[in-house]
Amino acid sequence: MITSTSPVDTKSNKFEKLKQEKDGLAVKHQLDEFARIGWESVGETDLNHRLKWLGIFFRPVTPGKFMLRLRTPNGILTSKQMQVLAEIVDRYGEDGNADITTRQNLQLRGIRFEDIPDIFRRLESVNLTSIQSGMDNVRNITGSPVAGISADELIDTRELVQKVQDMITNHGAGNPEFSNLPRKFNIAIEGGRDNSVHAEINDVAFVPAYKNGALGFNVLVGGFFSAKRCEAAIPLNAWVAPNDDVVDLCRAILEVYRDSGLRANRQKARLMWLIDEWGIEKFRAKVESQLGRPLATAALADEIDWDKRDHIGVYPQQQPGMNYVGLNIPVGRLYASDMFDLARMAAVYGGGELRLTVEQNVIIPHVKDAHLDAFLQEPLLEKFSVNPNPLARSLVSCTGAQFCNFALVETKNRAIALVKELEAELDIPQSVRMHWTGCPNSCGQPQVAEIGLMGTKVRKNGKTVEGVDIYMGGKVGKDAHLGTCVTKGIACEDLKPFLENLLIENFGAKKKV
Ligand code: SRM
Ligand code: SF4
Repeated sequence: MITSTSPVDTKSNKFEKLKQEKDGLAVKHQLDEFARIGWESVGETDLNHRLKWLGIFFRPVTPGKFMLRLRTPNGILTSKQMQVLAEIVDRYGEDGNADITTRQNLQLRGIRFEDIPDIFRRLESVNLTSIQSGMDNVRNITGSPVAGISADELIDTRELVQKVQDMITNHGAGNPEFSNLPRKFNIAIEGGRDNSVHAEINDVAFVPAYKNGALGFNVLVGGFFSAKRCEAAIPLNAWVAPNDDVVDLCRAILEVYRDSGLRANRQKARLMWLIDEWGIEKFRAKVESQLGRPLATAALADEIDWDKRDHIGVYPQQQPGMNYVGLNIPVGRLYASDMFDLARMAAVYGGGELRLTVEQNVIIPHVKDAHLDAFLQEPLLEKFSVNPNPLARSLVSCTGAQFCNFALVETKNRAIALVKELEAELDIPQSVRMHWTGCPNSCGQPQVAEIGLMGTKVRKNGKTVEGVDIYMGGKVGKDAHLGTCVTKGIACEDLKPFLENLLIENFGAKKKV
């Protein structure tokens, strides 16, 4: 096991050195002291890096107003949890909000440093944690957003996702066994036929598959996006039953990655680079030996045979007389009043539960037939529609320049404004999946979109201005594959006519008369 004292290859990499000097999780025990002395007095490495092991992100764009990234396994929250989160951000007035992320998760904004110990106590009181949600840790584990409620479900992913998180985080207490990985690590567990989690872009993904008549998972490994390279996951040639074998396999893969993953060059530290170096057969053999038992070979085919659903609208559940309702949250941005309303609506009309999606939307499950009409009259649905316009419906955006110091462009606000203008001028026959990302790190996943927009800087009339590279061809669901860059360097001020043409030529849009 690599701990903060183990010798690891630290050459030319400040992150390996800082982990070696002090484990990221160690700041957990310094929080009260940090809150007392104030963020300005916290050492640079703790402030900018180690606090991310607790999900606390110093934002150079808004110094003193921190971001807190939670863990919401399988994207599930209770009304009570949402209410507590609303109370936390409400305190910060205009600075306070929450973003639903592309990993089915929530990030709170505007957080004042001195409040963090109290916020952590409040999170703990409702069984929420932000532990190990940033830096070289396993990120929020995604699962089918309609697990346990979809009439067409194959495997209910909820308990499995929770068990994997508990193994990795030691039930939320923090786990030094997995706090020093070579780099970030993404895990997804799909339980339906539509690949709702984007299995192909995760370091490890489980997709439903029958083997000898038994339902379990085929396993994919090595998917990732980075500024340098993007790869879809490849088959491990392994099948596991939908039980603790999933947890054991995640552990074995993480141990192999932790102990043998490349560390010297951070650009080459994601799992796929190790698989490249070893070859998939050697990687599989190493995982098997770590697991201590043979892996079953993969089933011949998986069960991903649908297009991806967006879950916006009203859908009958597997439970008779019950419905789940998907609300479109424009680019995932929530304010305290929205969160209070969502918590209340889930409690009053539903079963006191909310779900988040990787498309940055919200699902409220367990709405009885008899309560649907009243639910659909709620004023919040004017803002968060159950029947949005075709571009707004599938719009996804990363954080961008408003809060992220990597950003080359403003994203969320621009994305919403542009979609409104396009919808005002065009009749668009079907939803078009547009994903914005503010820089090549690809947090907004432009490679999975029908039209992806990646922030860049462009020279125009002798000046440097905000622009985008355009990606197209991303396919999700069955036969998912990544889109590629088709046009480089469109200045944002020229984007509207460019996108209008693209929508007319490729997606059947027509100018309104
Ligand atoms: Fe990301 C770094 C936001 C999903 C690839 N990502 C960052 C940081 C932490 C940079 C920073 O410190 O400012 C961003 C925080 C900005 C902020 O204030 O919000 C950030 N990433 C996000 C979120 C919030 C985008 C969103 O608006 O939804 C997503 C949070 C997910 C979560 O809940 O944990 C988010 N990031 C992703 C994804 C998508 C995914 O996981 O499906 C990717 C591509 C997939 C992948 O990782 O393989 C992604 N983020 C990155 C990278 C490039 C990683 C690499 O291997 O090079 C970075 C940069 C890094 O880690 O050095 C990064
Ligand atoms: Fe920030 Fe770039 Fe990620 Fe957007 S893609 S959140 S700009 S790091």
